[in-house]
Amino acid sequence: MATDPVLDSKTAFQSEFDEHIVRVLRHRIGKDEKAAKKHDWYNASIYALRDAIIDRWIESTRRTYDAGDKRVYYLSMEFLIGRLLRDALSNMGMTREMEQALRAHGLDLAELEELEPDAALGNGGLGRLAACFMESLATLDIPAYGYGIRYVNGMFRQRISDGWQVELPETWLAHGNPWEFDRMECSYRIGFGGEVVANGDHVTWNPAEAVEATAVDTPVVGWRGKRVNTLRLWTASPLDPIRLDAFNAGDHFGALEEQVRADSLVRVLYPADQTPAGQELRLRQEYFFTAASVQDIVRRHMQYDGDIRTLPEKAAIQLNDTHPSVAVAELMRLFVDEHGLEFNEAWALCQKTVSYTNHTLLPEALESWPLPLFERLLPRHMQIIYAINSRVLREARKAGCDDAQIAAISLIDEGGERRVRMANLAFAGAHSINGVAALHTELMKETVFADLHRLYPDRINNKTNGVTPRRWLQQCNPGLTKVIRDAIGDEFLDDAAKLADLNALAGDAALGERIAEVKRSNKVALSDYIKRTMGIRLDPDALFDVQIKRIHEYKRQLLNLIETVALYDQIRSHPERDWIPRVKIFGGKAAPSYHNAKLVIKLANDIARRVNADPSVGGLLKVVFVPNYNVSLAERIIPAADLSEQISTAGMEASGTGNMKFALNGALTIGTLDGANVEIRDHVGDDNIVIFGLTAEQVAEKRADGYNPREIIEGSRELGQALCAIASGVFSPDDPNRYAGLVGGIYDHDWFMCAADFDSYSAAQRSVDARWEDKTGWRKAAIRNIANVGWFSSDRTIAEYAKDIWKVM
Ligand code: GL9
Repeated sequence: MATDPVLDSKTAFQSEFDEHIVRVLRHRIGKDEKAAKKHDWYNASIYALRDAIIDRWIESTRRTYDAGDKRVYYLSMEFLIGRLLRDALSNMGMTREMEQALRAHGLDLAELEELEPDAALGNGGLGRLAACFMESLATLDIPAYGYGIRYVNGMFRQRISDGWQVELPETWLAHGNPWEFDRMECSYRIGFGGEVVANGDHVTWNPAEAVEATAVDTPVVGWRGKRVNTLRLWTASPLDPIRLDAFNAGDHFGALEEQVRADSLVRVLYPADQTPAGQELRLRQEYFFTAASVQDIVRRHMQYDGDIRTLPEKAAIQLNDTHPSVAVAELMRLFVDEHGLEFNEAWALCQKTVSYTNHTLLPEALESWPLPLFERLLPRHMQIIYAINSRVLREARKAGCDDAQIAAISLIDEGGERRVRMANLAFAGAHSINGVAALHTELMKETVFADLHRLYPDRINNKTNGVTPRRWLQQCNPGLTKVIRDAIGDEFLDDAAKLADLNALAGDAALGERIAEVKRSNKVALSDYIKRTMGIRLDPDALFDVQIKRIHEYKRQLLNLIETVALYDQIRSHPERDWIPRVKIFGGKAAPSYHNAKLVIKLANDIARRVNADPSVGGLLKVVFVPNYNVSLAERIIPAADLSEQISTAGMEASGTGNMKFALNGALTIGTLDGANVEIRDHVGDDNIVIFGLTAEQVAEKRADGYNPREIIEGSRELGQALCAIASGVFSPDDPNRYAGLVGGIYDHDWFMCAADFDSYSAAQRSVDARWEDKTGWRKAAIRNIANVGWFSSDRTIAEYAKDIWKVM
């Protein structure tokens, strides 16, 4: 059900809009009302809505040009935008209008919405953050472009086959994409390889090969349709689509080689979660989209301003992680080689224009490229990086750095095979380097960037992540939105901080009751979906305990599963106790080459099969692994959650953003003091969140002092029994050894400290049970969560970037 929480004002034009859709159906789709299929109506609806959006889009663009405003450029390898129809309708205030127009033809908007494929151009949090940021930029009326790649197959589709993850290609473009605008005229030639020729002071790069990058634009509508910005994604085509001589000579495939080479650049999003793919194609993708974006930015600036030296006054380039780091070298190349600036002046301009966000401290995720590969693909950029490096190292020497510090600061990793360090390049070339939560930013200063931070102490700053409350409250949870509006009025729709007005009503039993009713109906809807798609029947009155996110060892789905097994044991040994009925919901994709993550998926499914079929637990425990977790599924699951699992090993989750979405929808968090959980606790208060486990500091200490998991396991009967059950094949009778290695890892090193945190986690879970029995207390805590996480709106985050980094507010 998609009723817009905001009263639409334009119902007077309803019949006009209805006529518009029919006209579109006839003239753009080529069908009349009789012949039109659901899909035709779906397309016609989007085209008709698009027409309204286009007017705002053109108007926004004109306004920026006329005022000569500075623009923000958000460069990101990933934009996990999901579906757009509901979002665009809601932000345009046209939901009701659309509903009524469609109803006149016997059509249901909610049903048409389900036809839209998810634009899954991202892996997880980093890509979804980029999508929330785009929406907030438009909402705050900041002129901005998102720049990325138009992947033909985005994130893979996950099928669960006999409990195992199987990856299938996602064909989201199979039926076309009505949101896109091809900009054939906007294209750039992107070169690779070749040689660099110096002629006196002038340097020319003659690439050996090239592809054409062409823009495909998608409008991004802000809340209340004030501004429409552009998401510009690049697609690749060959300069020479077919070699006719070869074709005519009979080499039909060889003649099309260039086409295939270009296609392969934009084919897949690397599903490597936080590990560099380590492949040439990935570096090619990074340079391809970064160079096209930087060239587009400079072209726009020169066209309207004419002076390259004023670029930093008109453009702020934000690098979303290191994937577009090569922008630093590309911008320098344009300044020096194309615009004839002297190196020092170019460097100052570059630093003023560029800023960089770091999203993870995991060492395996810090991108670096083998120097020979980099040099072969981008010979001119390699020279520029050497020049930057000698400048940075000179500054380091002057500041008194010793050899070890110099080695850490260098853009080139000299230990072993020489590699180009993309994070150091981004750090050097930017005036601002930000982390994504307070704890993460502090750890950046102490760990990966310690030496660079000592050298440039005023660059690192924090910008705690946020999520857009339009998608993650209003659109995904219209029921809750309605209850909040009835309770505190509409101000929170424009300023999420106003949710705090709910604090005064936290003890209001009637409000607690209404929120609980909405939660229950969301749980019924999710249960229906799970029954329909998986055949599992759930009790909507049970506690819905949810962990949905990428599968990664540091996120510790395994800790949750071990606790699930322990609970299963307990229920069977003590059937006489008053157990709280629980539904454990899991969802998430594993990187295809990540063995242990895939094994965790299989374990969740093995446990689910056994537990769900065991009559002795009498429905007190159900386990569900929902396949193909994506943005649309998150929109279904989060509003139905009672408990949000945010249980990463402290110090390892940079921020998390799912944690914010759950709290905003009235779920309580069970979590470690990691990432943004720390700040969520500060906002909702200690009593309204369940914190357990080691702190980041304690984790670091334990690792340094020699941690002995075996000893801990021997001291915890519950943990020992659960591990033993898993390792001995209780859940995998068909292959009793399946989990021996996984469990062995916990005994031997337990890098992620599942054993160390188990008892504390298990106790926290039982305290959740006790809280759940106190219905009034639980409801109060849920209200406190909703009321106090308005700060985690991406509007607040973007306003901070705008003021502190981009200087556009
Ligand atoms: C991530 C962090 O791991 C998250 O903690 C953080 O919330 C997001 C957004 O800042 O960035 N960094 C990262 O590489 N990913 C993140 O989610 N991974 C994916 O997006 C898959």
